Amino acid sequence: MEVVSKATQFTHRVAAHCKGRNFTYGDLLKHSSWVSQKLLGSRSDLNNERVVFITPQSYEYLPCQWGIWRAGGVAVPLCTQHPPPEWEYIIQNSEASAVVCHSSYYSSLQPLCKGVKLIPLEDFVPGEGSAQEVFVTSDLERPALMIYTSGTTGKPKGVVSTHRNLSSQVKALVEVWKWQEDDHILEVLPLHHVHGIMCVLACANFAGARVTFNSKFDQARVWEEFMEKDLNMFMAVPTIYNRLIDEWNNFGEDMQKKAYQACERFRLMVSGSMALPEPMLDKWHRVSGHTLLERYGMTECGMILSNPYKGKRKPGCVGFPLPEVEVKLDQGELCVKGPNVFKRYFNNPKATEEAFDQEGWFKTGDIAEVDSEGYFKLLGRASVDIIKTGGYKVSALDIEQTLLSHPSISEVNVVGVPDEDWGQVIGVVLKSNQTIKLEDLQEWSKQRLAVYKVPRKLIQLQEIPRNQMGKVNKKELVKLF
Ligand code: MLC
Ligand code: AMP
Repeated sequence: MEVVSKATQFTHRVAAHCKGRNFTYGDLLKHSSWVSQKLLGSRSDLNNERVVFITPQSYEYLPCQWGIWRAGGVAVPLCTQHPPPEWEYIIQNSEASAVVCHSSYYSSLQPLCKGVKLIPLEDFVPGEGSAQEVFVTSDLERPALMIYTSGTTGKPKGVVSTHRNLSSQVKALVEVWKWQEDDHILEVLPLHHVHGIMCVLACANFAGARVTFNSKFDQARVWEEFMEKDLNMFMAVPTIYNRLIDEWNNFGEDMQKKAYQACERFRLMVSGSMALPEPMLDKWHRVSGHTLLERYGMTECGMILSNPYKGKRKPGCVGFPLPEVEVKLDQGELCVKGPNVFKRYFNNPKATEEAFDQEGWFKTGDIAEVDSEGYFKLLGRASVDIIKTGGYKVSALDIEQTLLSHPSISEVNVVGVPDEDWGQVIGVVLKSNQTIKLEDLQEWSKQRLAVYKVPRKLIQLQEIPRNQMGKVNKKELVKLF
């Protein structure tokens, strides 16, 4: 990725602030060189081998990601909140040759890494390490990143993006959102999805800007950082803005004023990954003076549509296509073409073929319309089996498969139940001969599923209603909640 070679132009600039320490781009080059040497040993190129990696939401993430790229590998980030079975699935499905982990994850990962090299690392120290010659492949068609995403057909798929895909995604955002080297962004998002990886980290790195890592999201901490640091950029999902509004509501008048003044220093605040409800847009405006810039993206494409940086940000709309991104509506379904669009699902030619139409347009599964001024507006998803909760995309079928392994469950339907805070929450309709308590089901699920896939609502029925064709109508099931 170009971020690595670009960094040689501004080695003295601060790339990251983390746990009270500053790391320069020079540090990042040294530390990523350490990771790449560990991965390469006596070899000179990993030749597109997949390397899974996991660190806390901290500076250490960056040297791992860059180190994998510098060794010629494909970076496969893991979610820090996933339970071991989800990690194991990704390690195996990606056919990873190595796993790089922060030492805090070592003992949990060791039993999952049978036959896979496990490389632990400690916190890096500014100034330590030696710079090696920067090796980054010049072949932009080589794969660079693989993010696991849920689809309508069960288990998550690895989305393979090339160096060219990533470059084009980053350059478009740097241009339209006017990223500069003096920018300073607070990173609170999970780093196994494009929102955090591309919109926050990659754009900041490309511009030579600074990222402050705030570990896991915590609303009180974020407000403190807003007030104490010279931040000027923030990006988050609506659930996070909602939490910040709640926190602000609990402030006294003085603190509210201070918070507002802190927000005045920002030049951009962005919302995405799920629909931003209009009342939240208005509330955030009252709290911060900012009209959030809402944009729309997807793991397979990076960002696709964005409201303007300058000009009217229309409530309920996601704006216009980004530079070099082509879009069309096919019977309402938004389809995308361009250098940003991923190459394939890993080891899954069937899913890859089904994802594109005959003219090579990627079918997003999102239904949209365009208004008279050219603004796109999202109307929903084509499939009820795709759920967005707290900005995470979840497959109903994936959860159903797991729940069916519960000894008391013989038939189960998972649906997205509308929720003000999370967008949707996981609702479960069970046909069960035994009574299962929601708390017990949650406890059981937490061992096997990511926290955001855990059922939040439960309805038990003697018979699941079906239509004349014998099919379950999930839209009707949602109404039962
Ligand atoms: C957690 N909880 C949930 C939940 N997730 N409840 C309902 N639905 C969910 N989805 C519960 C937990 O069980 C716990 O309950 C409590 O909430 C706190 O849990 P947590 O793990 O501490 O959650 P929290 O940190 O509060 O998480 C909220 C969040 C997080 C909004 C910070 O969900 C998040 O980071 N979302 C961002 C996801 C993201 O980046 N998506 C981008 C995908 S890329 P209890 O009872 O135990 O307290 C993409 C493309 C694009 O979409 O366009 O960007
Ligand atoms: P993911 O597959 O996790 O990358 O999530 C991509 C999906 O998130 C898209 O297909 C949309 O359904 C949804 N999404 C992203 N941004 C927005 C937005 N601004 N409004 C509504 N939905 C969005």
